[in-house]
Amino acid sequence: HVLTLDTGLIALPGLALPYAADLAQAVQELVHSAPWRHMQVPSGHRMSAAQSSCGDLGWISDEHGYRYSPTDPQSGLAWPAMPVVFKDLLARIAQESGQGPFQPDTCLINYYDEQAHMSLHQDRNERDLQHPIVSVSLGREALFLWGGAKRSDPVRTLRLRDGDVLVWWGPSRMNFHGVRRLEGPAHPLWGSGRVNLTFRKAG
Ligand code: MD5
Ligand code: FE
Repeated sequence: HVLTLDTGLIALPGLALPYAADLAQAVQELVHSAPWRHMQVPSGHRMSAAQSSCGDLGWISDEHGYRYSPTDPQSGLAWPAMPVVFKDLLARIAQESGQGPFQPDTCLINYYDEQAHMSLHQDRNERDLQHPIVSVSLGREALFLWGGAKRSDPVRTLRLRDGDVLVWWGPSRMNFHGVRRLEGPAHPLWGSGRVNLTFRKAG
């Protein structure tokens, strides 16, 4: 079922659950080619969430800032192709949400362990901010922070569970958001961690 959480934000609870085993295998294969890494941010710190990417572009960060790159700076090679199960899941999300078809050229894969979080931020490195963003949560539950268009706007907390899908567009696309911490029991496939797949058209 589809829950409308705000103008430009819908949730599809558990929609990715039937894909769990195939997604886990696909992520394991992806990180064989483009291993998890803790990227450096311009302040010099490293992110606590580990990341990888697939598709034509990948999101990267270093001492110069945030951007998308057609190659993995760690290998100098193109990012791995988007796995078939990612595309199948996106087609299902498009069908269920009515917001597709999505034309992502990148999927950022975030890995959170017990210590990881993501501070409040906006996603603004994409060339055209009109395209929707699709987020798929896998593994342990997370307390997701969801604010408004200004950093100072009130922040709500949303519990993201295994298999939950969110689609953001229009007025919600530029909202400040973050991940406070993981909660709840370990997961049979992902152990004490959480993975988030974020599909975007960035180029
Ligand atoms: C996560 N990742 O759970 C989140 C899911 C990131 C990131 O935030 O940048 O890697 S994406 C959540 C999202 C996307 C676009 C807009 C909004 C939230 N929002 O307006 O709240 O790892
Ligand atoms: Fe974000």
